[in-house]
Amino acid sequence: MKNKLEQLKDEILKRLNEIKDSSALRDLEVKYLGRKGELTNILRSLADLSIEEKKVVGRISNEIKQELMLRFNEVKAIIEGKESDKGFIDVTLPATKIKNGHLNPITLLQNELEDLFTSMGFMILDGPELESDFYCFEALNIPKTHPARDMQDTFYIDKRNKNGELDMVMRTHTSPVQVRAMQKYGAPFRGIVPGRAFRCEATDAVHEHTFVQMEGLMVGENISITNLIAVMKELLNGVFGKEMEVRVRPGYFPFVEPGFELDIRCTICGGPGCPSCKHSGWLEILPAGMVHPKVLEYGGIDSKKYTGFAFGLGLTRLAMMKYGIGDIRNFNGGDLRFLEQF
Ligand code: FA5
Repeated sequence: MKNKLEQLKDEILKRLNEIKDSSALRDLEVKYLGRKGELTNILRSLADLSIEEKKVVGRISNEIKQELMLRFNEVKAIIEGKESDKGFIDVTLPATKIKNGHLNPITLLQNELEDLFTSMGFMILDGPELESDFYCFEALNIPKTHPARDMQDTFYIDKRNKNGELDMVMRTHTSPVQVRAMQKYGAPFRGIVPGRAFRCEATDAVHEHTFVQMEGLMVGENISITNLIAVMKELLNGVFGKEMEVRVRPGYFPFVEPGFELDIRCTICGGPGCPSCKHSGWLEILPAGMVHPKVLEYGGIDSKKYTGFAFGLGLTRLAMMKYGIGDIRNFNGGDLRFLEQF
């Protein structure tokens, strides 16, 4: 049996070396390795051998089969290569469609807002996502022991300063760029800062651990709440292309005085309430206020001469309202059925 197998192997290898095209190769494969092929038949007849013989011959025949299959594949690759070289290209065939990627809805909205704000003379700024405790809290009038730190669940980085304190954080908001911008550009100043913010949230339909905000800051002589309201109106009318129903309530942020929250009527349910607006009919989108004198001073700006307003738009939430997206987790979910709608 062993000899028979070796003979057959030599015969197949010899014939394989003579093969010239893929149809002859297919025939050869069927003849020897196919379901009713000669090698397959021999392998089937192993059943009649004793257990001891089966062990030895079984191993040899499997090795031979593996070797032959490998060789068949090599010859196949060579022949296919030669055949395709000889082939011609039919230029009239439809081309393979190249799939274009596209922008995430948050980026689309960010681009729109950048256009809108540059048309009003605002600069577009960037800032570090890994931020110091100083710029994220301290310079925004939130000292270390202040309870306002509890308003934003923070990811602290496991790195201590020389006093043994954790002093680097994934920024919880884009507001740290307020003081950075004032220190760099002074007054008068107007700018926006679109960017990611990070919070240690238990996520739900409107809370993500990573989301996009857009800070706005305008500092100058005689800047008042009237300027702030005018800019906010421009912003919302620009995004929604119509007058939006809004409400303003007092809001506490240590870095503004006075501070307030601007909510818009929920565009998902239109008012009666749904999970996206926590069944209130309104969605908190735009906290804002007049920059606290202490923050101006941290920025190196004379608070007796200059005033300013700031806002912290929740860009991800605004995108939910603009595009009618009921759950914030869709943005980072990576589901193409969601992303391909934009
Ligand atoms: C702030 O982050 C302040 N820095 C905003 C500010 C800037 C106030 C300048 C005054 C002056 P707040 O924590 O409310 O505030 O967040 C601002 C907006 O970000 C919210 O209105 C909301 O739209 C959005 N936001 C906050 N947390 C989340 C979250 N976990 N997921 C998605 N969006 C969020």
